[in-house]
Amino acid sequence: MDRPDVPSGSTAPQGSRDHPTFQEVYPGFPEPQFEPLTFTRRSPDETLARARAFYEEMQTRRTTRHFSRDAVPREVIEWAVLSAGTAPSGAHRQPWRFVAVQDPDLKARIREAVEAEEYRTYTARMTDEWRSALAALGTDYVKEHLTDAPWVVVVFREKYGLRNDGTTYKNYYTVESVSMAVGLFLAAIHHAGLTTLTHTPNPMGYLSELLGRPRNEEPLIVMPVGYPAPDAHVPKLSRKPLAEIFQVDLGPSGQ
Ligand code: IYR
Repeated sequence: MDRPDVPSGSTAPQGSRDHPTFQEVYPGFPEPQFEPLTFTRRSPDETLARARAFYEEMQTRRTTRHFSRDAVPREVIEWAVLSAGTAPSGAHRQPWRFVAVQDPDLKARIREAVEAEEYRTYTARMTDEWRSALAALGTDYVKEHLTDAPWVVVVFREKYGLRNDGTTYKNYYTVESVSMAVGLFLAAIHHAGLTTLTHTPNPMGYLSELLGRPRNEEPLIVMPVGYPAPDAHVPKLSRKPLAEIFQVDLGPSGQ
């Protein structure tokens, strides 16, 4: 007898009602290869201690605009990019590309292009509401961190895939995927003992030309990376307490 959820006349092998077989979902495709999960199961006490220790490290992360010119070895950036690349991604397309700029002339050209646009943003494009939101941070169009920091990492999002023969294919959830990778990059840089600043110049299409990236890639975020300057400062801010960012089960309206 046919299962009601399988088109009648289907010759596909039938799995259980709750869990279709691979061939039912992906007719004609080769079976995927699996391997055992490598996983360290820790005791509840250790789990809690590690969760807390990680928070304690992350809560010291701050965004400063004041970078030292001290050098940072390329290998440190490479490890952080490898950490970023452990992020999950839509259909495992890994649609990210981290372009790390250290050449002073190239950094200067990036700064020049960014500041030209940011000048327009701050003097003309910004609404009053936006301006009032940024007043507490005191940001402006001068981006000295783009030339002070030893590295400027520009993260590109592969909007779609591009084969060598020029044909294209779809990618999935690229903004979510690349954003997750950027989050891991921030954690990796902080863990390594460096600092970075997430900068989103807008527009920033010119970065594709400056850095020679193909048409299927779009810049998403710019991150100077280095040590903080000795006199680095940060705005006095507080983070939302747990009660404001977390809820378990039903909220106020969910009776
Ligand atoms: N992209 C601009 C403006 C800016 C916008 C927000 I929202 C910020 O949190 C900070 C800055 C800039 O980078 O200066």
